[in-house]
Amino acid sequence: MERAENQLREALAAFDFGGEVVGAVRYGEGHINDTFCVHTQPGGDPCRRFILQRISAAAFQHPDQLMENIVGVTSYLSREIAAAGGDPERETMRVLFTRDGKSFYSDTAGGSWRVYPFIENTVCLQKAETPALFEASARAFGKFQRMLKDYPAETLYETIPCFHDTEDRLRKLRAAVAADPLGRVKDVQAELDFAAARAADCSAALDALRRGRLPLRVTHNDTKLNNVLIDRESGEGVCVIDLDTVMPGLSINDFGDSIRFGANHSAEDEPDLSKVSFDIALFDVYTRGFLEGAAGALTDAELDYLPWGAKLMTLECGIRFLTDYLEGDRYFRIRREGQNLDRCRTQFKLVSDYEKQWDDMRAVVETYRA
Ligand code: ADP
Ligand code: GN1
Ligand code: MG
Repeated sequence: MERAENQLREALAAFDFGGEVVGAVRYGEGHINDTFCVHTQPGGDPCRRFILQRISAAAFQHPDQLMENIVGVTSYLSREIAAAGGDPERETMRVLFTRDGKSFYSDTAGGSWRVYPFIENTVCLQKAETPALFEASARAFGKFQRMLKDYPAETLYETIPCFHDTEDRLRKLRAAVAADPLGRVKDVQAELDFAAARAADCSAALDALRRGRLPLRVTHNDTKLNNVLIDRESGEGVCVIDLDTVMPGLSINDFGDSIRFGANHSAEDEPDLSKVSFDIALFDVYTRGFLEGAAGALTDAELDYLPWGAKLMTLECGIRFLTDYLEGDRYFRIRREGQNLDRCRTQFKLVSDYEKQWDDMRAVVETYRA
């Protein structure tokens, strides 16, 4: 795909921002989409900002279906928030339609672009700076889950097939090993052994789903800390963002993906593994916040499986980073060579930590079981 910058002007012209566009710069730390912050200067009024994104073509094959999901979910959330006396302009994303009334713009090179108003006076964290902020993010993701409890799941498209199918992720890793297009397999034997030794684990949640123990729900599926905006003053969670992967899924995965990213004190791509370790105190506060936000929406079996959510999302993400490393870094954006391998290694280190503290993780969940 061409550099997004080449189509930026064309994309900007497709939207009415309500004022002159005075700048558009790359923004944020997402791994998937090309994100820009657009600054406008409406006559006489203060500058307003928007988020303009080119949707990743490597990740999403059907941008029309993806945007239909997002328009459906955000309109629903907006009504729910208004009914509860909240502020829909701040507490959910809103899609700004194109000048010709579409939810996204298709550029002449085949790229798909969308715009959201920028949610101001918020921060987006790359690390849990304090336990209280991590707990606030947990409440926001738990509440997101609860608010979508009655959303008609059958109307949602599966934007990425088999997204959290951990068995399938392992199969894809094996296919990448067999193909080995860049000759990288020889450098990652330890990581491949680590994943292979956990092949049976990859079925734990899927088996529970197949047996009917875990329910299918409308879930976010990408609940990292930098996918929730936090109020700059109060430190409370304001708005869950990055809705590309909202689809039917498992609540334990929404819980677990947050633990994967946030219940430690290092960057996801930290090359020095001695700095990477699971912090069970952060697991504790996240569990408390998530269950408070979900407010009784989860079943007993879902509570039983929360530690599995953490283990599976972390193992799966490591497998995905490793697969992408072997395939030549085509999916997750990298800024340096070897970054996806470093990302894989941090995930596997965290999985080992959970295994050592498994009983303690289960005990934490028991503390908050109502
Ligand atoms: P990706 O899928 O690449 O992670 P995101 O949708 O998460 O893309 O957006 C990337 C970053 O842009 C976010 O982490 C956040 O910092 C910022 N962002 C996205 N939407 C908004 C918004 N409506 N208001 C403010 N910041 C936003
Ligand atoms: C991607 O889009 P972003 O950067 O929030 C990825 C997640 C991974 C995460 C790892 C659509 O999230 O699944 O867990 O990177 N999103 C997609 O950091 O693949
Ligand atoms: Mg994101």
